[in-house]
Amino acid sequence: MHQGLRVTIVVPAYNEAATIAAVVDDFRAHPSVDEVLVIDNRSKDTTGSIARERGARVVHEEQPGYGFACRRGFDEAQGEIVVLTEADGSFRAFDLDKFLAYINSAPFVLGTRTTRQMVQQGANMGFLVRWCNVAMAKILELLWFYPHEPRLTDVGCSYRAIRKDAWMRIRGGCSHPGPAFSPEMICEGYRHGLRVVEIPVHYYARLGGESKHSDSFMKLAKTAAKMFQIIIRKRLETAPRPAVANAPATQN
Ligand SMILES: Nc1nc2c(ncn2[C@@H]2O[C@H](COP(=O)(O)OP(=O)(O)OP(=O)(O)O)[C@@H](O)[C@H]2O)c(=O)[nH]1
Ligand SMILES: [Mg+2]
Repeated sequence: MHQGLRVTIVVPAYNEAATIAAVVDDFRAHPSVDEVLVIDNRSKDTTGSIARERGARVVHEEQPGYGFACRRGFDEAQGEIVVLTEADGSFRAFDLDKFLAYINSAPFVLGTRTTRQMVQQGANMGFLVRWCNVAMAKILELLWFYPHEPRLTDVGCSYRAIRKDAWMRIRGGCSHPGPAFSPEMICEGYRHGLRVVEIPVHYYARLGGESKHSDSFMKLAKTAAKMFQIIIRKRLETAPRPAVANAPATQN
């Protein structure tokens, strides 16, 4: 619970039996967390049963794909604050406090993994991945310079918090099945005039198991191309009228 609002952690998971227990334990132990919701996306291993044993609520999403799993998680979350993270242990619960501190000022708080000083050795955030993310974030900034003047350094960070009511506003435009869902969600935030802020988070090597999106240069290049495409396409779509562009003193 954070200032009277329930907090749900959404964990999309595909074949993460090696790591899911540690992730559920870590987030369940955080005093502000009310619900850990694991979206088991047709895992062929015991991800779902392990998560349930450790006290998570487990929902099975039949449509394969990271984007579908995230969407289902945001929809199913019971909390008024919904925090997305990963099932591989690359993000940690102690960073949650930063998201909760900023969610009072902005309904959509993004993590960034590009602060080099906070990236653990061995994490999948080498020079190329880091600077690809920064470059794409700068393109997004330029495209949305008017009227939002975003300040972003990472388009693919899957540790992020959104207020459930803000999610309900943007969900209609968030439909990408794969990892490009991440920048799509940011673009939808801007299209709807949400206040979006970015905060640095610690980023670790996955605790075990296998990478699904970025274990080879080809996979990375494909993901980057899809992300780039969606950023451009979203800017060209007819924009809904921005509701809030400037920050009032507080927002609940
Ligand atoms: N539900 C669901 N989750 C997925 C799918 N693909 C990946 N994930 C989850 O999404 C998160 C991100 O996938 P990762 O394989 O860690 O991709 P990455 O973070 O780019 O790469 P590494 O962390 O370096 O291995 C993990 O928690 C995965 O379990 C999918 O198709 N469906
Ligand atoms: Mg990962």
